[in-house]
Amino acid sequence: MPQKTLIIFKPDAVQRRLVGEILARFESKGLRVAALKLLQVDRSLGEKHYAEHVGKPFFEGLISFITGGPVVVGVLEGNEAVAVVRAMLGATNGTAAAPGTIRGDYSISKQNNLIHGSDSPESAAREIALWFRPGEVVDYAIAGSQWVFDGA
Ligand code: D4T
Repeated sequence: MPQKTLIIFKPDAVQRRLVGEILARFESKGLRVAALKLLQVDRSLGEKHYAEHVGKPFFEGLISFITGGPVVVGVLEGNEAVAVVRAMLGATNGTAAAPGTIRGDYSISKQNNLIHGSDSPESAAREIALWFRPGEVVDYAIAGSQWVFDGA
């Protein structure tokens, strides 16, 4: 079953001009871009997104980082998209992430790990509603998708 997940190209990905290169990996995998936009995150949105980390020692640094430059946020859709994207990201800390994963190939930092991906279908639903208005997430068919998705 197709599933949606939220991705954020964090400020380090935008500043390092890696957005296109990393987005291409998701598209090549077979994920469909259902929404995409660049924006400057304010403190309120950053705190809402990272609400589960309030009070942790790295929280203030994390908010400074995510508000420190524009991000590109998107919704990807595809079979098991939440787990597929998480697997493609690799471990949170770029120093430990396996080569072949996005963080393993491009990050050598725990905080500056380039990309966020929702960690469960429930998180995806919450995060998509936080970052996008309903009309910004677009349903459309990919031509030739029978060559990518079984039963699609
Ligand atoms: P996100 O949520 O950004 O996709 O990352 P993860 O899901 O892989 O990791 P996380 O929620 O545990 O952490 C959120 C965010 O905080 C940064 N971080 C994390 C940090 O700067 N120092 C830390 O000690 C930890 C655990 C990195 C990702």
